[in-house]
Amino acid sequence: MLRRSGLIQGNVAKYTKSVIKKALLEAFRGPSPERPPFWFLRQAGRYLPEYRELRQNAPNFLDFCYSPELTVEAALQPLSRFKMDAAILFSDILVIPDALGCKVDFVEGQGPLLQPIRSERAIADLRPEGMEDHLQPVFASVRELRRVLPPETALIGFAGAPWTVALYMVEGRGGGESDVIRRWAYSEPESFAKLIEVLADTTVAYLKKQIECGAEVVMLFDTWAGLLSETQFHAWVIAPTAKIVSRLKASGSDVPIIGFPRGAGALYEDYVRETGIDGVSLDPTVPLTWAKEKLQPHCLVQGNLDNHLLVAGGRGLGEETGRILNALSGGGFIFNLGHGILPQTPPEHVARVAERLFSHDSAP
Ligand code: 1CP
Repeated sequence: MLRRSGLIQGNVAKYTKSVIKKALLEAFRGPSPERPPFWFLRQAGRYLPEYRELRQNAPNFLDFCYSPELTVEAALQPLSRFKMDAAILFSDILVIPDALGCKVDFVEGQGPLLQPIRSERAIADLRPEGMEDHLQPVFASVRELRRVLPPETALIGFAGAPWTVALYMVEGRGGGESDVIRRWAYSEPESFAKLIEVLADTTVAYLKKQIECGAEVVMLFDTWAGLLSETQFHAWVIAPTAKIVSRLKASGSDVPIIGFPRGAGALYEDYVRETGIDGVSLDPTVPLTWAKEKLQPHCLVQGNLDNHLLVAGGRGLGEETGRILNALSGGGFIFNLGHGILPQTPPEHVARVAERLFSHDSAP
Protein backbone atom coordinates (compact mmCIF):
# COMPACT_ATOMS: atom_id res chain seq x y z
CA MET A 1 0.00 0.00 0.00
CA LEU A 2 1.32 3.46 -0.82
CA ARG A 3 1.64 6.17 1.76
CA ARG A 4 -0.27 9.45 1.38
CA SER A 5 1.46 12.55 2.61
CA GLY A 6 0.58 13.95 6.04
CA LEU A 7 0.18 17.43 4.56
CA ILE A 8 -2.74 16.37 2.44
CA GLN A 9 -4.66 14.54 5.19
CA GLY A 10 -4.01 17.25 7.79
CA ASN A 11 -5.20 20.07 5.59
CA VAL A 12 -8.41 18.38 4.51
CA ALA A 13 -9.61 18.30 8.11
CA LYS A 14 -8.48 21.87 8.79
CA TYR A 15 -10.20 23.51 5.82
CA THR A 16 -13.47 21.71 5.26
CA LYS A 17 -15.43 24.32 7.22
CA SER A 18 -14.62 27.41 5.16
CA VAL A 19 -14.53 28.10 1.45
CA ILE A 20 -10.89 28.48 0.52
CA LYS A 21 -9.79 30.51 -2.48
CA LYS A 22 -7.04 29.01 -4.56
CA ALA A 23 -4.23 31.55 -4.95
CA LEU A 24 -3.17 30.06 -8.27
CA LEU A 25 -6.61 30.52 -9.82
CA GLU A 26 -7.00 34.00 -8.32
CA ALA A 27 -3.77 35.06 -10.08
CA PHE A 28 -5.61 34.97 -13.43
CA ARG A 29 -7.67 37.96 -12.20
CA GLY A 30 -4.63 40.17 -11.47
CA PRO A 31 -1.71 40.69 -9.08
CA SER A 32 -1.65 38.52 -5.97
CA PRO A 33 -2.12 40.59 -2.79
CA GLU A 34 0.22 38.55 -0.56
CA ARG A 35 2.75 36.59 -2.57
CA PRO A 36 2.72 35.21 -6.10
CA PRO A 37 1.57 31.59 -6.31
CA PHE A 38 4.16 29.11 -7.53
CA TRP A 39 4.73 25.64 -8.89
CA PHE A 40 7.59 24.16 -10.93
CA LEU A 41 7.56 22.62 -14.41
CA ARG A 42 8.30 18.89 -13.95
CA GLN A 43 7.99 19.26 -10.19
CA ALA A 44 7.47 15.50 -9.90
CA GLY A 45 10.28 13.35 -11.20
CA ARG A 46 13.75 11.97 -10.95
CA TYR A 47 15.36 14.71 -8.84
CA LEU A 48 13.30 13.36 -5.91
CA PRO A 49 14.60 10.16 -4.25
CA GLU A 50 11.03 9.21 -3.30
CA TYR A 51 10.03 9.38 -6.99
CA ARG A 52 12.95 7.14 -7.98
CA GLU A 53 11.79 4.65 -5.38
CA LEU A 54 8.15 4.80 -6.49
CA ARG A 55 9.22 4.37 -10.12
CA GLN A 56 10.60 0.88 -9.22
CA ASN A 57 6.96 -0.29 -9.06
CA ALA A 58 6.64 -0.11 -12.85
CA PRO A 59 9.89 -0.44 -14.82
CA ASN A 60 8.08 0.53 -18.05
CA PHE A 61 7.34 4.27 -17.93
CA LEU A 62 4.04 4.01 -19.83
CA ASP A 63 2.84 1.32 -17.41
CA PHE A 64 3.68 3.78 -14.65
CA CYS A 65 1.67 6.52 -16.43
CA TYR A 66 -1.32 4.16 -16.66
CA SER A 67 -1.34 3.23 -12.93
CA PRO A 68 -3.48 5.84 -11.15
CA GLU A 69 -2.30 4.74 -7.72
CA LEU A 70 1.32 5.45 -8.72
CA THR A 71 0.67 8.65 -10.68
CA VAL A 72 -1.43 10.18 -7.88
CA GLU A 73 1.36 9.49 -5.39
CA ALA A 74 4.00 10.90 -7.79
CA ALA A 75 1.99 14.11 -8.27
CA LEU A 76 1.60 14.55 -4.49
CA GLN A 77 5.26 13.92 -3.60
CA PRO A 78 6.62 17.40 -4.38
CA LEU A 79 3.68 19.07 -2.58
CA SER A 80 4.42 17.38 0.70
CA ARG A 81 8.00 18.69 0.55
CA PHE A 82 7.55 22.18 -0.92
CA LYS A 83 3.83 23.09 -0.58
CA MET A 84 3.37 24.41 -4.10
CA ASP A 85 0.09 26.15 -4.97
CA ALA A 86 -0.70 23.56 -7.62
CA ALA A 87 -0.30 19.90 -8.41
CA ILE A 88 0.16 18.86 -12.03
CA LEU A 89 -1.28 15.60 -13.27
CA PHE A 90 1.52 13.04 -13.54
CA SER A 91 1.49 11.75 -17.11
CA ASP A 92 3.34 12.52 -20.33
CA ILE A 93 2.55 14.34 -23.57
CA LEU A 94 3.31 11.11 -25.48
CA VAL A 95 0.30 9.20 -24.11
CA ILE A 96 -1.61 10.80 -27.02
CA PRO A 97 0.42 9.12 -29.80
CA ASP A 98 0.26 5.91 -27.75
CA ALA A 99 -3.55 6.21 -27.50
CA LEU A 100 -3.78 6.86 -31.25
CA GLY A 101 -2.07 3.52 -31.91
CA CYS A 102 1.46 4.75 -32.65
CA LYS A 103 4.13 2.64 -30.95
CA VAL A 104 5.89 4.60 -28.14
CA ASP A 105 8.85 3.34 -26.10
CA PHE A 106 10.65 5.10 -23.29
CA VAL A 107 14.21 3.84 -23.42
CA GLU A 108 16.32 4.32 -20.29
CA GLY A 109 19.01 6.93 -20.98
CA GLN A 110 17.70 7.71 -24.51
CA GLY A 111 14.29 9.29 -23.89
CA PRO A 112 11.20 8.46 -25.90
CA LEU A 113 11.40 6.55 -29.21
CA LEU A 114 8.37 6.27 -31.51
CA GLN A 115 7.60 4.39 -34.68
CA PRO A 116 7.63 7.29 -37.19
CA ILE A 117 4.49 8.47 -39.03
CA ARG A 118 5.59 9.86 -42.39
CA SER A 119 2.69 9.53 -44.87
CA GLU A 120 -1.00 10.35 -45.27
CA ARG A 121 -1.64 6.62 -45.22
CA ALA A 122 -0.06 6.40 -41.75
CA ILE A 123 -2.16 9.37 -40.59
CA ALA A 124 -5.31 7.60 -41.82
CA ASP A 125 -4.34 4.55 -39.74
CA LEU A 126 -4.39 6.54 -36.48
CA ARG A 127 -7.33 5.69 -34.22
CA PRO A 128 -8.65 8.86 -32.51
CA GLU A 129 -11.90 7.11 -31.59
CA GLY A 130 -10.02 4.87 -29.14
CA MET A 131 -8.42 7.74 -27.22
CA GLU A 132 -10.92 8.07 -24.40
CA ASP A 133 -10.98 4.38 -23.57
CA HIS A 134 -7.21 4.04 -23.76
CA LEU A 135 -6.64 7.00 -21.44
CA GLN A 136 -9.15 6.01 -18.73
CA PRO A 137 -6.32 5.57 -16.19
CA VAL A 138 -5.23 9.19 -16.81
CA PHE A 139 -8.77 10.43 -16.19
CA ALA A 140 -8.98 8.28 -13.04
CA SER A 141 -5.79 9.94 -11.81
CA VAL A 142 -7.24 13.42 -12.41
CA ARG A 143 -10.43 12.51 -10.49
CA GLU A 144 -8.52 11.04 -7.56
CA LEU A 145 -6.08 13.94 -7.37
CA ARG A 146 -8.91 16.44 -7.28
CA ARG A 147 -10.51 14.42 -4.46
CA VAL A 148 -7.42 14.26 -2.25
CA LEU A 149 -5.82 17.66 -2.83
CA PRO A 150 -6.23 20.25 -0.09
CA PRO A 151 -8.81 22.88 -1.01
CA GLU A 152 -6.26 25.66 -1.47
CA THR A 153 -4.25 23.66 -4.03
CA ALA A 154 -5.17 23.89 -7.72
CA LEU A 155 -4.99 20.93 -10.09
CA ILE A 156 -3.33 21.43 -13.48
CA GLY A 157 -4.06 19.09 -16.39
CA PHE A 158 -2.02 19.17 -19.61
CA ALA A 159 -1.38 17.98 -23.13
CA GLY A 160 1.34 18.47 -25.70
CA ALA A 161 0.46 21.03 -28.39
CA PRO A 162 -0.07 19.54 -31.89
CA TRP A 163 3.25 20.76 -33.38
CA THR A 164 5.34 19.26 -30.56
CA VAL A 165 3.45 15.95 -30.45
CA ALA A 166 3.66 15.75 -34.27
CA LEU A 167 7.41 16.30 -34.04
CA TYR A 168 7.88 13.20 -31.86
CA MET A 169 5.55 11.22 -34.14
CA VAL A 170 7.27 12.20 -37.40
CA GLU A 171 10.88 12.22 -36.24
CA GLY A 172 10.45 9.22 -33.93
CA ARG A 173 12.19 11.20 -31.16
CA GLY A 174 12.60 14.76 -29.85
CA GLY A 175 15.23 17.42 -30.49
CA GLY A 176 17.97 17.55 -33.11
CA GLU A 177 17.44 19.37 -36.39
CA SER A 178 14.01 17.80 -36.92
CA ASP A 179 14.53 18.02 -40.66
CA VAL A 180 12.01 15.31 -41.63
CA ILE A 181 9.02 17.09 -40.08
CA ARG A 182 10.13 20.46 -41.39
CA ARG A 183 10.61 19.18 -44.91
CA TRP A 184 7.10 17.65 -44.80
CA ALA A 185 5.44 20.74 -43.30
CA TYR A 186 7.19 23.16 -45.65
CA SER A 187 6.90 21.19 -48.90
CA GLU A 188 3.48 19.54 -48.51
CA PRO A 189 1.54 21.68 -46.05
CA GLU A 190 -1.91 20.31 -47.03
CA SER A 191 -0.83 16.77 -46.29
CA PHE A 192 0.99 17.65 -43.03
CA ALA A 193 -2.05 19.69 -41.92
CA LYS A 194 -4.01 16.43 -41.71
CA LEU A 195 -1.75 15.20 -38.90
CA ILE A 196 -2.02 18.54 -37.06
CA GLU A 197 -5.80 18.39 -37.44
CA VAL A 198 -6.09 14.88 -35.96
CA LEU A 199 -3.89 16.01 -33.06
CA ALA A 200 -5.82 19.26 -32.47
CA ASP A 201 -9.17 17.40 -32.45
CA THR A 202 -7.84 14.69 -30.13
CA THR A 203 -6.31 17.31 -27.82
CA VAL A 204 -9.62 19.15 -27.50
CA ALA A 205 -11.40 15.90 -26.56
CA TYR A 206 -8.58 14.93 -24.17
CA LEU A 207 -8.48 18.27 -22.35
CA LYS A 208 -12.29 18.50 -22.18
CA LYS A 209 -12.32 15.15 -20.44
CA GLN A 210 -9.54 16.21 -18.01
CA ILE A 211 -11.61 19.31 -17.17
CA GLU A 212 -14.73 17.19 -16.67
CA CYS A 213 -12.72 15.00 -14.24
CA GLY A 214 -11.53 17.97 -12.18
CA ALA A 215 -8.61 19.80 -13.84
CA GLU A 216 -8.85 23.49 -12.87
CA VAL A 217 -6.17 24.84 -15.25
CA VAL A 218 -4.87 23.18 -18.39
CA MET A 219 -1.49 23.67 -19.95
CA LEU A 220 -0.42 23.14 -23.58
CA PHE A 221 3.28 22.28 -23.90
CA ASP A 222 4.79 23.37 -27.22
CA THR A 223 8.34 22.43 -26.32
CA TRP A 224 9.64 22.58 -29.92
CA ALA A 225 7.83 25.77 -31.05
CA GLY A 226 11.18 27.58 -31.25
CA LEU A 227 12.28 25.62 -34.34
CA LEU A 228 9.88 27.48 -36.61
CA SER A 229 10.27 30.68 -38.63
CA GLU A 230 7.53 33.33 -38.52
CA THR A 231 5.19 32.01 -41.23
CA GLN A 232 5.57 28.41 -40.10
CA PHE A 233 5.07 29.41 -36.46
CA HIS A 234 1.73 30.98 -37.40
CA ALA A 235 0.65 27.90 -39.33
CA TRP A 236 1.71 25.13 -36.95
CA VAL A 237 1.82 26.73 -33.51
CA ILE A 238 -0.58 29.70 -33.40
CA ALA A 239 -3.39 28.38 -35.63
CA PRO A 240 -3.85 24.96 -33.96
CA THR A 241 -3.47 26.49 -30.48
CA ALA A 242 -6.11 29.14 -31.28
CA LYS A 243 -8.42 26.39 -32.51
CA ILE A 244 -7.97 24.32 -29.33
CA VAL A 245 -8.54 27.38 -27.12
CA SER A 246 -11.67 28.52 -28.96
CA ARG A 247 -13.17 25.04 -28.97
CA LEU A 248 -12.54 24.56 -25.24
CA LYS A 249 -14.11 27.96 -24.52
CA ALA A 250 -17.04 27.24 -26.88
CA SER A 251 -17.75 24.07 -24.91
CA GLY A 252 -18.61 26.31 -21.94
CA SER A 253 -15.38 25.75 -19.97
CA ASP A 254 -13.96 28.71 -18.07
CA VAL A 255 -10.87 26.77 -17.00
CA PRO A 256 -7.78 28.94 -17.70
CA ILE A 257 -5.47 27.68 -20.43
CA ILE A 258 -1.70 28.31 -20.21
CA GLY A 259 0.38 27.97 -23.37
CA PHE A 260 4.12 27.30 -23.49
CA PRO A 261 5.62 28.12 -26.92
CA ARG A 262 9.17 27.40 -25.76
CA GLY A 263 11.84 29.31 -27.67
CA ALA A 264 9.35 31.53 -29.55
CA GLY A 265 11.40 34.72 -28.93
CA ALA A 266 9.67 37.84 -30.27
CA LEU A 267 6.87 35.62 -31.63
CA TYR A 268 5.63 35.20 -28.03
CA GLU A 269 3.79 38.48 -28.69
CA ASP A 270 1.77 37.16 -31.66
CA TYR A 271 1.14 33.95 -29.73
CA VAL A 272 -0.40 35.83 -26.80
CA ARG A 273 -2.45 38.18 -29.00
CA GLU A 274 -3.71 35.62 -31.48
CA THR A 275 -4.35 32.35 -29.61
CA GLY A 276 -6.76 33.61 -26.92
CA ILE A 277 -4.85 31.79 -24.15
CA ASP A 278 -5.28 32.99 -20.55
CA GLY A 279 -1.67 32.56 -19.51
CA VAL A 280 1.74 32.11 -21.09
CA SER A 281 4.74 30.23 -19.75
CA LEU A 282 8.03 32.06 -20.40
CA ASP A 283 11.23 30.21 -21.20
CA PRO A 284 14.43 31.53 -19.55
CA THR A 285 15.49 33.55 -22.61
CA VAL A 286 12.49 35.92 -22.48
CA PRO A 287 13.61 39.35 -21.16
CA LEU A 288 11.56 40.30 -18.09
CA THR A 289 10.96 43.98 -18.86
CA TRP A 290 9.80 43.03 -22.37
CA ALA A 291 7.44 40.37 -20.97
CA LYS A 292 6.04 42.89 -18.49
CA GLU A 293 5.35 45.46 -21.24
CA LYS A 294 4.33 43.30 -24.17
CA LEU A 295 2.78 40.15 -22.72
CA GLN A 296 1.51 40.75 -19.19
CA PRO A 297 -1.09 43.38 -20.21
CA HIS A 298 -2.75 40.68 -22.34
CA CYS A 299 -2.58 37.61 -20.11
CA LEU A 300 -1.03 36.07 -17.02
CA VAL A 301 2.66 35.25 -17.29
CA GLN A 302 4.38 32.28 -15.69
CA GLY A 303 8.10 31.62 -15.39
CA ASN A 304 10.96 31.99 -16.05
CA LEU A 305 13.72 30.89 -13.68
CA ASP A 306 16.56 29.13 -15.52
CA ASN A 307 16.39 25.43 -14.57
CA HIS A 308 20.21 25.23 -14.68
CA LEU A 309 20.41 27.99 -12.08
CA LEU A 310 18.25 25.81 -9.85
CA VAL A 311 20.91 23.10 -10.24
CA ALA A 312 23.76 25.54 -9.52
CA GLY A 313 22.17 27.20 -6.47
CA GLY A 314 24.26 29.81 -4.64
CA ARG A 315 23.91 33.59 -4.73
CA GLY A 316 22.90 33.66 -8.39
CA LEU A 317 19.77 31.66 -7.65
CA GLY A 318 18.63 34.07 -4.95
CA GLU A 319 19.36 37.11 -7.10
CA GLU A 320 17.51 35.80 -10.13
CA THR A 321 14.49 34.77 -8.03
CA GLY A 322 14.34 38.34 -6.66
CA ARG A 323 14.71 39.86 -10.15
CA ILE A 324 11.78 37.80 -11.50
CA LEU A 325 9.59 38.65 -8.50
CA ASN A 326 10.39 42.36 -8.85
CA ALA A 327 9.68 42.46 -12.55
CA LEU A 328 6.45 40.48 -12.73
CA SER A 329 4.63 40.58 -9.36
CA GLY A 330 2.73 43.74 -10.37
CA GLY A 331 0.41 41.86 -12.75
CA GLY A 332 -1.10 38.40 -13.26
CA PHE A 333 1.85 36.16 -12.43
CA ILE A 334 2.73 32.63 -11.33
CA PHE A 335 6.34 32.03 -10.27
CA ASN A 336 7.78 29.01 -12.11
CA LEU A 337 10.82 27.76 -13.99
CA GLY A 338 11.54 28.50 -17.64
CA HIS A 339 11.74 24.75 -18.36
CA GLY A 340 11.41 21.50 -16.39
CA ILE A 341 13.40 20.63 -13.26
CA LEU A 342 16.50 18.66 -14.26
CA PRO A 343 17.16 15.23 -12.67
CA GLN A 344 20.46 16.47 -11.15
CA THR A 345 18.73 19.30 -9.22
CA PRO A 346 19.39 19.17 -5.46
CA PRO A 347 15.96 19.16 -3.72
CA GLU A 348 17.44 21.62 -1.13
CA HIS A 349 17.70 24.27 -3.87
CA VAL A 350 14.00 23.84 -4.65
CA ALA A 351 13.26 24.16 -0.92
CA ARG A 352 15.28 27.39 -0.75
CA VAL A 353 13.31 29.00 -3.57
CA ALA A 354 10.01 27.85 -2.02
CA GLU A 355 10.96 29.34 1.38
CA ARG A 356 11.91 32.59 -0.30
CA LEU A 357 8.51 32.74 -2.01
CA PHE A 358 6.67 32.05 1.26
CA SER A 359 8.52 34.92 2.90
CA HIS A 360 7.20 37.12 0.00
CA ASP A 361 10.43 39.01 -0.10
CA SER A 362 11.43 40.40 -3.48
CA ALA A 363 14.78 41.87 -2.35
CA PRO A 364 17.80 40.03 -3.85
O1 1CP B 1 11.90 7.35 -16.14
C1 1CP B 1 11.25 8.39 -15.95
O2 1CP B 1 10.87 8.69 -14.82
C2 1CP B 1 10.94 9.19 -17.18
C3 1CP B 1 11.18 10.66 -17.06
C4 1CP B 1 9.88 11.38 -17.43
C5 1CP B 1 9.00 11.99 -16.52
C6 1CP B 1 9.14 12.11 -15.02
C7 1CP B 1 9.33 11.49 -18.71
C8 1CP B 1 9.88 10.95 -19.98
N1 1CP B 1 8.13 12.17 -18.62
C9 1CP B 1 7.88 12.50 -17.30
C10 1CP B 1 6.68 13.16 -16.74
C11 1CP B 1 6.15 14.36 -17.41
N2 1CP B 1 6.35 14.74 -18.72
C12 1CP B 1 5.29 15.32 -16.81
C13 1CP B 1 4.70 15.23 -15.40
C14 1CP B 1 5.70 15.55 -14.33
C15 1CP B 1 5.58 16.90 -13.74
O3 1CP B 1 5.51 17.89 -14.49
O4 1CP B 1 5.58 17.02 -12.51
C16 1CP B 1 5.05 16.32 -17.77
C17 1CP B 1 4.23 17.59 -17.58
C18 1CP B 1 5.71 15.93 -18.96
C19 1CP B 1 5.61 16.69 -20.22
C20 1CP B 1 6.55 16.37 -21.31
N3 1CP B 1 7.03 15.14 -21.72
C21 1CP B 1 7.05 17.34 -22.21
C22 1CP B 1 6.67 18.81 -22.19
C23 1CP B 1 7.40 19.56 -21.14
C24 1CP B 1 8.87 19.77 -21.37
O5 1CP B 1 9.64 19.34 -20.52
O6 1CP B 1 9.23 20.39 -22.39
C25 1CP B 1 7.88 16.68 -23.13
C26 1CP B 1 8.65 17.30 -24.28
C27 1CP B 1 7.85 15.29 -22.82
C28 1CP B 1 8.52 14.21 -23.56
C29 1CP B 1 9.40 13.42 -22.66
N4 1CP B 1 8.96 12.46 -21.79
C30 1CP B 1 10.00 11.97 -21.05
C31 1CP B 1 11.17 12.67 -21.46
C32 1CP B 1 12.55 12.42 -20.91
C33 1CP B 1 10.77 13.60 -22.42
C34 1CP B 1 11.64 14.65 -23.09
C35 1CP B 1 12.54 14.03 -24.08
C36 1CP B 1 13.10 15.03 -25.04
O7 1CP B 1 13.78 15.99 -24.61
O8 1CP B 1 12.82 14.86 -26.24
